Amino acid sequence: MTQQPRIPGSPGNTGDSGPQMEEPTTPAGPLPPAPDQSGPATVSPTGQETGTPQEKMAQGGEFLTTAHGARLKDSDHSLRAGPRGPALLQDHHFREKISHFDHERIPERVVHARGAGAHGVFRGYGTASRISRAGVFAQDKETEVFVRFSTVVGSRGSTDLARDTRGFATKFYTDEGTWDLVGNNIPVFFIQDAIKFPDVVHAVKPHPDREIPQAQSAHDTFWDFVSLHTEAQHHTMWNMADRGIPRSYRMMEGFGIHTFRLIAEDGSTVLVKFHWKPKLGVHSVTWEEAQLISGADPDFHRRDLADAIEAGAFPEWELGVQVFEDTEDQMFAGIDLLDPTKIVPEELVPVEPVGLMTLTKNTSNYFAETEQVAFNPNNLVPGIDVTNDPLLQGRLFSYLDTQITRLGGPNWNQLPINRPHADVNDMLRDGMHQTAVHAGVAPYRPNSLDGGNPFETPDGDRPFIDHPAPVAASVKERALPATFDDHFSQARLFFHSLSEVEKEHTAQAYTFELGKCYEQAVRERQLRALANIDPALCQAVADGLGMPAPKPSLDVPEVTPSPALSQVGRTWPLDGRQVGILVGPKVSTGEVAAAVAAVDRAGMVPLVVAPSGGEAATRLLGKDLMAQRTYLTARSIEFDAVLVASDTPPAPDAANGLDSKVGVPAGAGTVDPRVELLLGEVWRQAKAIGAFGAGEEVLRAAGYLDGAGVVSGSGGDDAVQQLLTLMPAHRVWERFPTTGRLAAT
Ligand code: HDE
Repeated sequence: MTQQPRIPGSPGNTGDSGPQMEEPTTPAGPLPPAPDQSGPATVSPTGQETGTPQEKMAQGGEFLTTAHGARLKDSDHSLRAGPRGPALLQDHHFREKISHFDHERIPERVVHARGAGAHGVFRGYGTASRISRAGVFAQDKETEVFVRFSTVVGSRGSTDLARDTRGFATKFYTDEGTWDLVGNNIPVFFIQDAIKFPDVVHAVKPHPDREIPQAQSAHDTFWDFVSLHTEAQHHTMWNMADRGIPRSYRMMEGFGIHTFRLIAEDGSTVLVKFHWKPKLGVHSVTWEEAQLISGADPDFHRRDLADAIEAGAFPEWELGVQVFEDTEDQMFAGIDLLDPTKIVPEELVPVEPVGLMTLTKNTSNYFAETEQVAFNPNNLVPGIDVTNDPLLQGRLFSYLDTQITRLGGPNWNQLPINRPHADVNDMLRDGMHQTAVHAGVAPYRPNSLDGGNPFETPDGDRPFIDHPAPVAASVKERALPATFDDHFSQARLFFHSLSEVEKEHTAQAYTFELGKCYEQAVRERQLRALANIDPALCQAVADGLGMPAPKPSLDVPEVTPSPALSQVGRTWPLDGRQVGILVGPKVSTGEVAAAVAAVDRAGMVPLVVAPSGGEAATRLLGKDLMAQRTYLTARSIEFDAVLVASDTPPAPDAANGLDSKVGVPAGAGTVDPRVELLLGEVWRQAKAIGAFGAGEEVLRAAGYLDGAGVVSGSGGDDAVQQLLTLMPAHRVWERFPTTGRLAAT
């Protein structure tokens, strides 16, 4: 059989020839990581370059050993008193192997348990150097980064496509210490004061009695909380909109949410909000897709990120800042900059780009890197400081605290992925899992026994200085400023900024989620909140639930929409997008090869879908073309566009008993029922569809040939060129049905 080239996502690094059929028996050392992979930098626990090659951090030698390096002869049988006798306590290898296995898991994160990480680099543009002394912003300064994207609610093994907020946490290993920008893909948060965090998390996590539902907000406790605690309405609106179901981590914005303070070389300060802008634009899947993905490929986002990096389609984001004067009241245009439930529209204060982040390497070990990475908003560097945002202030306690349990003690900073790339001389000593071997006798200050080391940093040597921001005379109390009281106008601002299609999706999401609640009081209370946000939205959701729509109870001010909040109306690059090419018995291999080449040239991934795989696919397509999917294994969700490249009559396994997706009796119709199903889904998902030759007949038979966003080409290359005119808009927006009920809002 001909050997296929390595394809993205294939496991391990056994080279182009793949693994041998027989179990290898000639002793050889461990294989290196795959070319797209990297591990943490090989610095010491105290941040100093060790010069150790990365592979020396991994397992070594040709032979199986104990954890202490003694070579072993047999790992398949435990030591027993004869072949039929009991196991012996003496069997160290058995006990070590099982005992270590018993302790392989660490507690998952309380929130953001499911994530995916990658290594990369951040390059400063120099544009922020006038407002911050942080070296990371200097022109052309390159800083290594590690990014972890995550969902918030679900457990570690939950689906990527839950309707949820996404974490967007970046660790910048700067020369001046590590800076962690621990943000989300939504610019506002559910609560204004950190003391409410356990409440919102308890409400959205599965119900404590049965521990269901997993990774979802569509249940009573969540809606109970957000309808009672109305400051959550703005964030919830973003979750119900398409932002809650991103197409890819590569296609999400990121936000620092809180207002931070930057300090310039001359000591002057500004307030800023951080934004990550993806080069590929902000895109979402449809709710139908999200549900299909959760069943068909729950690792969808994780796979997409890793495949893109492996294929060299490196994801990029520009970091930008909205800059505000550091005034005494910390307000801008009536918006309290310390209130994390508010945004400042980009139309009022534009986002100024300050640098570019490129993700270039996948992890080589998920546990060591993505699971053990520990972010901490306290990790700040000279020139970047916090403000008094009451949510941020609480986070400054939480992250350091949580790692002590999650990573088993106070030395989690010494885990390879968490090690700073700057010198560490901290006088922190001992504790569980201490891996530094500190020298000297005087981990205290002042001392004379270690020559006075470590010294306090004089101003000229760039110390981190807590900015001496004035604190207004006040009384000690449990209260928030009155400027935090408006809970509805920005939820309205967001909703009014959406296109009609996006508004419809949002109304459907509310209807779905509230429709999953059992308690009438909870639904009714949420409808009251919606009435204050937008009466037409409230009416649409109430109609969907079969309930009367309440009247607004508050006089919420009118708002000016922010067009930047909508995902519709612009065009974007297509790097790493996937195009399904459907083939059948009368396929022209030359034309399919031309289509594959055209997709490839456009920086996208062609996936040929054949009636069946293996030898049959080779007979159909020849040895130069490969079928990556079959009618059995393909599903609409992995394609951003579909090209029908030939006839697609029912394949031999188009029978209910062989593939339950078929849904009709064997041999019925002229088009394979799986192809029909796929085209129907792709049509509803408003993705571009193309055809050439006999493929046009397939589209005619399925009823889509003359529809919006359906193109025909004279051949494979031409058809792809036609698709390329549609795909940059992300969807064929006019294909989404609207009802007109939200058009005027
Ligand atoms: Fe977090 N958050 N958070 N959070 N958060 C955690 O820290 C917490 C908040 C965010 O990929 C935990 O290491 C409190 C806002 C991300 O490892 C924990 C409050 C924002 C991640 C924690 C917030 C975030 C976390 C769980 C209210 C956006 C994942 C494990 C004051 C700006 C980081 C851990 C990763 C993780 C606490 C609110 C983002 C428990 C108390 C607002 C991206 O410490």
